[in-house]
Amino acid sequence: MNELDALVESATSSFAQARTPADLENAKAQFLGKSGRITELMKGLAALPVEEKKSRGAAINLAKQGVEAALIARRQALADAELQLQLKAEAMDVTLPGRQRSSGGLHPVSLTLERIEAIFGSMGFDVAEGPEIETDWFNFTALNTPEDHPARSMHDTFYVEGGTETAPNLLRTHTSPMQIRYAVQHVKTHRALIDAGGTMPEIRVIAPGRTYLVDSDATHSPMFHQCEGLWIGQNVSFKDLKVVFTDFCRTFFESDDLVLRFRPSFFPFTEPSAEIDIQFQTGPLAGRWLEVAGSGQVHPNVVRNMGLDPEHYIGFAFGMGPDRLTMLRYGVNDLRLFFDGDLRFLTQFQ
Ligand code: 2NL
Repeated sequence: MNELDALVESATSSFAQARTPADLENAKAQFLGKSGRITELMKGLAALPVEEKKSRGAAINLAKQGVEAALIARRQALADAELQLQLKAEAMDVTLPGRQRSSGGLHPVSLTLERIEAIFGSMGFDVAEGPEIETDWFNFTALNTPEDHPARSMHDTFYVEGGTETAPNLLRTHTSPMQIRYAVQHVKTHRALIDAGGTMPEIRVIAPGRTYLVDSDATHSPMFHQCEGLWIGQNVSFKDLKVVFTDFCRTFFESDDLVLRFRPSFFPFTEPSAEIDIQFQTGPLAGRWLEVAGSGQVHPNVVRNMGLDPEHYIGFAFGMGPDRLTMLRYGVNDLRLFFDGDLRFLTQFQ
């Protein structure tokens, strides 16, 4: 093998030993750099006679081309290897199961509230929502609750800052104050018509929402839900209450043969008053009387506080506990489960 072929072979093996592009550039310098072996051979040409210069020059050039070809081939090989490594590192298994993103859902009590709103909505009831911090006038006085009534004591009601001695602020103990607000606004809107002896459009509203009492045990939470209903007109009777509430219960519990019982009771804001019990004819609760609501004909003093003359306007109201309705509907036996926030419990209602 002649000296030039050996040189090309030496360059090729030197390039092959280079493991990185930087190694390869160093190896290249040894052959093609300023004082590289090919370059030195080129410089040597100057000393040769013209005839020899030609043939020797051509031979060196050929060797140079061989070295360059080896260099390019090795560069490509290194780049290919680098690419393969990168592809391997970034490889992904498209057959792996995707990351699950669980979807959120409504709380069981929210589901109940939506159900209540939909059913009463279909019967022409408006839905009124309002402040959870109330004045004592809207929460108690307007509802005919005497000044010395035990419900007004600090023992039963959460009083909060911001009120005055005569008009304290409190966390509403029921959603009736929102119904008073709604009725007062409704009456204001139709004042001229009412005073002219015309027929005011009936007040038909439900008030769902959070309510508060100083109370906490297995069956009582200091925050609970309530939904009240109010229907006031010139000819609204207890019979209408029975029809509306029976229809509501049968639809809510999806039970056509469900029976209701109106049991005499007392509330300051209604007279007469009745507790409403229901009885399922089938299923796990069949035969037992279950209390689901309080109700009654709106007390004349309350009608007056709405801005109406109780001689002309009459109606009924009721109040129920969506927390309890949810327990009955789904067979939940501990109220606290609703407020613990345990997903193992909550996701069962989706
Ligand atoms: C109960 C008792 C009741 C009412 C709530 C009411 C509202 C107005 C006027 C008159 Cl604006 N009454 N609400 C009436 C009777 C009973 O609830 O045991 N609730 C769970």
